[in-house]
Amino acid sequence: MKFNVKDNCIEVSNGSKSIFVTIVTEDIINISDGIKSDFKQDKDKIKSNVKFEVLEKENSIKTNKFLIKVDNLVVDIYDLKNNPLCVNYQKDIVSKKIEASEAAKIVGHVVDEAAINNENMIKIKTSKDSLFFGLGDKPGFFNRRGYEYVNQNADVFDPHLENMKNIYKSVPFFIVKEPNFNYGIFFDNTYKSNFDFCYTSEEYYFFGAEKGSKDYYFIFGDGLKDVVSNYTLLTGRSPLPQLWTLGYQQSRWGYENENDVYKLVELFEYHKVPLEVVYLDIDYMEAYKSFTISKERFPNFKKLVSDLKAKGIKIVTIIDPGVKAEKGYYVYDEGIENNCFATIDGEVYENVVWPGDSVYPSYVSAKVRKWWGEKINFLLDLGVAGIWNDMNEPASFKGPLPDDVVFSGDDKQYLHEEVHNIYGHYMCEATYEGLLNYDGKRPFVLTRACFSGTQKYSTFWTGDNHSIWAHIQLAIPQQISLGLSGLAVVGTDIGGFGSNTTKELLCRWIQLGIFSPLCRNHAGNSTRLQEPYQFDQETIDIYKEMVELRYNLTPYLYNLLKEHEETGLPVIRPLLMHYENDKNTYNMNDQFLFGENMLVCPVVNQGDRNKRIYIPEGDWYDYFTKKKVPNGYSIYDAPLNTIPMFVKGGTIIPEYKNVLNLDNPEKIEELYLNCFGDSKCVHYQDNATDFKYQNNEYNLYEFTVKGNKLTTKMLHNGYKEYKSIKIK
Ligand code: MIG
Repeated sequence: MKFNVKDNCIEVSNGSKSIFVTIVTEDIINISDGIKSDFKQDKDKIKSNVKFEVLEKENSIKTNKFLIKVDNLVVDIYDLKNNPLCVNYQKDIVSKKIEASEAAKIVGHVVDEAAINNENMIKIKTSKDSLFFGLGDKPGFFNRRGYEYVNQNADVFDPHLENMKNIYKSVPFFIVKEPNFNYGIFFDNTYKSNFDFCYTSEEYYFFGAEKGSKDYYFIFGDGLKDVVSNYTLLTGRSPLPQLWTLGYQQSRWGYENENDVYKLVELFEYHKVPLEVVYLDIDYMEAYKSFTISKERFPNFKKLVSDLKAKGIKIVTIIDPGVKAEKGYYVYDEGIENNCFATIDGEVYENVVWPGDSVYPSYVSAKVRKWWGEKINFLLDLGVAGIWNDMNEPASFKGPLPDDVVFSGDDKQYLHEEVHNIYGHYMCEATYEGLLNYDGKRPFVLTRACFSGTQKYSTFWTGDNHSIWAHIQLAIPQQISLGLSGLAVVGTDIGGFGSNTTKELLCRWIQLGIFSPLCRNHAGNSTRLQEPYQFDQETIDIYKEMVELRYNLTPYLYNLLKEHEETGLPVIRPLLMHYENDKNTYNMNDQFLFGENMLVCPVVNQGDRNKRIYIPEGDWYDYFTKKKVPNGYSIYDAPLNTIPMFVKGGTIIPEYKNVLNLDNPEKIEELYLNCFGDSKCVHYQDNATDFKYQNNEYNLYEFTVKGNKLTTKMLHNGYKEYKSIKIK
């Protein structure tokens, strides 16, 4: 075995084959077969000067944390005491799965046998007690042990349930929690990939892809937190959003004309439910053509936007990637002229989406991204505040795009099979850059499809859920999983998208939805109307109270988003992130932490008027009554108008009072400190609009409350301070 060291990369070769081990940071090791792809995480961006030693005789590399053994070009990672951490499973695999698949075929299921005994799969030993987390939006419980998955972005119409292997998003990152240590694996491969978390065997898990390279990162961390932090160090974190994006958002596929929108705003005003953003779905366009507006249904679009703007309400418009194949339509003509669209056999490739025959922009090209970004100016000039990217798996109505559709880069061509999973990612990059270049404000992009790293550009929603209790239940583990996968700024369609909601489901969903960074009610076009006033006064009252609570909690949420930007930690967290030694938290899918110190226990069963809650160690208080609650399990009262939520002793929740619109952050001058005992917090404030905070224009307050006495220390002073800070 030959070792060849270049900077922090060690090439290990047996004469005919090589493997590359890169010491990215002291916690992150990259293992690669050296096959290049243009879509790989750029490990050179992280400057590493971690010391390591090559022990040639032992065929090993030693860092200050790990012993990396490379016998026979198989890379196994041990700790310095020689305890295995991430070690390949070398026994022959006798797959139970093959037997199972015979039975499955008989009953007509399609079985993906690609992963079975495939030499491209990387099989790692694991213990009987290991847990698996992450992998993006896969439906089901957040502990993935016992399931197998596929990464292949797909527009899935059927109700998302735990038997589904893939839906819209591909995030090839997962966390393994062994009894005494945690680590993550980021499989840096954009092709369709497979993951098996002790579905086939209890002795190992595996991951891999038939195509592309074998390239993955071993990401260590003392706790789950550190693993997520290290993963997002590698793939990026969401920058702070504009404040208004945290307000209440109303959407529906079915606001068909200007009048619908004016009426909607009027009804929200009439019922005094705060409203920050209205979404326009595909009906605002002319024949579903991106970057057009229907003259018939939205004749005075600009006036509509400015009338709403005068009330502090923003408009966000949907954009679909599929461009109608129609000569004379400017987007199509420009794209054809500049070779912006995917091709097959040298001809522009067509499939069918909403506009009918449509073509697909090749966002893997920087030139195309720039063009697309500039197209957005059409909407921004009219005053649109953000862009909602849909259908970017990419979706197609006339069968899937063939693997060999060609997407041209700037000087290279790629096949669909390589870039399918990153199509949405690059569409979001194009959109983000377009918005940023327009006015320098923090871009608001919302996307359905994505890949690892899209968090740098976009907010996410979980796609077409249904108005069913199974999906309010799913909302908790799904958002937890997204957060553990680096996607912190997320939300579900409040009330449910498909199917008809009920009064009770809507009330319970808003109680959960106010804790999502994206708080948006959205519904499908043929379903029952589900704006808060579509039921009775009780519904309006419950809904309104929740939305007001959301506004009150905005400064706390904004702090959490700042924390995400700095550490990569999510907003919605599983309890086990902060209580790793408490086994009761390992599979807790029906309550979550909103930041470290707030515990939310939504009711997610029809008819329930109480909730079985679990309070982990420490002193915890009911948010509303401030009464101390017992640790462990108990049954807590939860009538329809109540969301059980708790705060840990010693916490200050920074809040607003009577701030029911966030359009003008500079005008918000009062802060209220909701204290739970003698308490302390660090509070972040900036103009919540642009990127000046990156040039020191922000404040960092340290509040200490003892008895009724508040002490404020400015840790950083670079922005206009609040006029008044009061204990609530
Ligand atoms: O094929 O634009 O997930 O939010 O309302 C359906 C219409 C297309 C799917 C999105 C949904 C949106 C809908 N879209």
